[in-house]
Amino acid sequence: MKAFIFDLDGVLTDTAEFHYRAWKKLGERIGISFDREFNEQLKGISRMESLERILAYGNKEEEFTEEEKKQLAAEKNEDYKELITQITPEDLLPGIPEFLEEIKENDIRMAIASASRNAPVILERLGIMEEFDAIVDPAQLQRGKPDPEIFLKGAELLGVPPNECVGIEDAEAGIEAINAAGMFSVGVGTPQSMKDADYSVEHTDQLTLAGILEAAREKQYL
Ligand code: B16
Ligand code: MG
Repeated sequence: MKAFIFDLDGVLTDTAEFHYRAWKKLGERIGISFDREFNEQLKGISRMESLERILAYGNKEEEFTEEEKKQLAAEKNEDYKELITQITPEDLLPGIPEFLEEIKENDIRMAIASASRNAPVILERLGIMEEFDAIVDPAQLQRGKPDPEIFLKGAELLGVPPNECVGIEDAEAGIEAINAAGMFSVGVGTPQSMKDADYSVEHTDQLTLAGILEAAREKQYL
């Protein structure tokens, strides 16, 4: 394996709670209330698509013009940006600093394939921006996860063929995207939610290079 392509939210750090709080505040303002369980459906999904899902959930899809929707999404993002100023290197998920170090020591290239337009700010705040050889800009893409485009772009930026890449995700839509890209998929989450992953662990501190390479070898990936 020559490259590892990482999702950000839910794999390197947990921003889901901040997304939830910011969407919830917006939801309350426009009369749509939802809980953490519904929020699960927003993981890995782009900002505008998340808004569409919230409006559909509250039966308010028809109440706003495209311009107003952009305004609502911008309002949520302002609150979210305020919340993520709290992020520090302490917010890297357990085991992630060691895992990144292990990959780097083995001369494997690394990229970020996050649907978040705020990814560069978050990587800076986590103090790991310099670890990555490439960061895909989701604003340049045509399609979101589960389309493979974001992972294929990551491989292209690294100059590594997709079949020599590992993709790591916490969202079902993300695993689907990695599989469709023809990469070895690694999931972080419950066995049920990660059932389509080639290999999965429940928690980030169980991620090891040896474990992943062994699983890839078993599946005759290497
Ligand atoms: P933004 P990932 C995704 O990041 C989040 O999981 C998802 O909840 C969020 O809506 C999306 O980024 C867009 O984020 O509003 O910051 O552009 O999991 O792909 O790293
Ligand atoms: Mg994610």
